[in-house]
Amino acid sequence: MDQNVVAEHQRISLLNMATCYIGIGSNLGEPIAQAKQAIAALSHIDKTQLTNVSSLYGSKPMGPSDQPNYVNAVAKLETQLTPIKLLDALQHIELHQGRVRKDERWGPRTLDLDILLIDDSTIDHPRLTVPHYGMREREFVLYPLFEISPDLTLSDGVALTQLIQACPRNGLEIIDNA
Ligand code: A4P
Ligand code: MG
Repeated sequence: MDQNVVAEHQRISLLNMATCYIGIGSNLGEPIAQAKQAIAALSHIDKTQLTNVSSLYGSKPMGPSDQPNYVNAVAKLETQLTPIKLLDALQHIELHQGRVRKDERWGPRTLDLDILLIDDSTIDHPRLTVPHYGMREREFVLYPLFEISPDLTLSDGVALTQLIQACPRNGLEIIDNA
């Protein structure tokens, strides 16, 4: 292709890109390895680039306490996929890594991939709520997000630093590099 045509394609592609943050969580089946495998899989999603990823964090379980500690991280993606196609891709990765959906709320899982934010979008779809309903209160989301995007402000004008100030670490600690 002519160089000008290539440049124009790239420009149009950039215009269609959305910036997304994905919460990664695992507490079964070697969680550190699960998180690393998930990060590798995120880098292979169609029409999507993985542009940043936090350290891996160890966290105490939210919900039933008779389950192992979690490994959590946050990844940043640039994608041309629609939000539902992105959700499909994430659920495909979850299933590939042995996720079995059970009835127990907040129970243990090999891999959970949550869409935290997509640009400044608000999405209220039967399959997808964005921003993620729990992200403002969860230390295992806010601190990894802060590590990769310290200047982030949510669409309602609340700065990530404000949310962090109101959210104790609750024993959260960095355990590994992604
Ligand atoms: N869905 C709606 N919005 C979204 C979104 N923004 N991202 C729908 C991803 N999925 C979204 O999800 C149920 C349905 O939510 C999906 O089919 C999708 O269409 P799920 O992953 O099957 O269920 P879940 O994750 O068990 O439910 P829930 O209530 O989303 O759980 P959470 O909030 O994800 O919490 N403790 C620590 N320390 N670290 C953790 O990561 N995670 C959980 C799960 C509990 N305790 C934890 C952690
Ligand atoms: Mg989930």
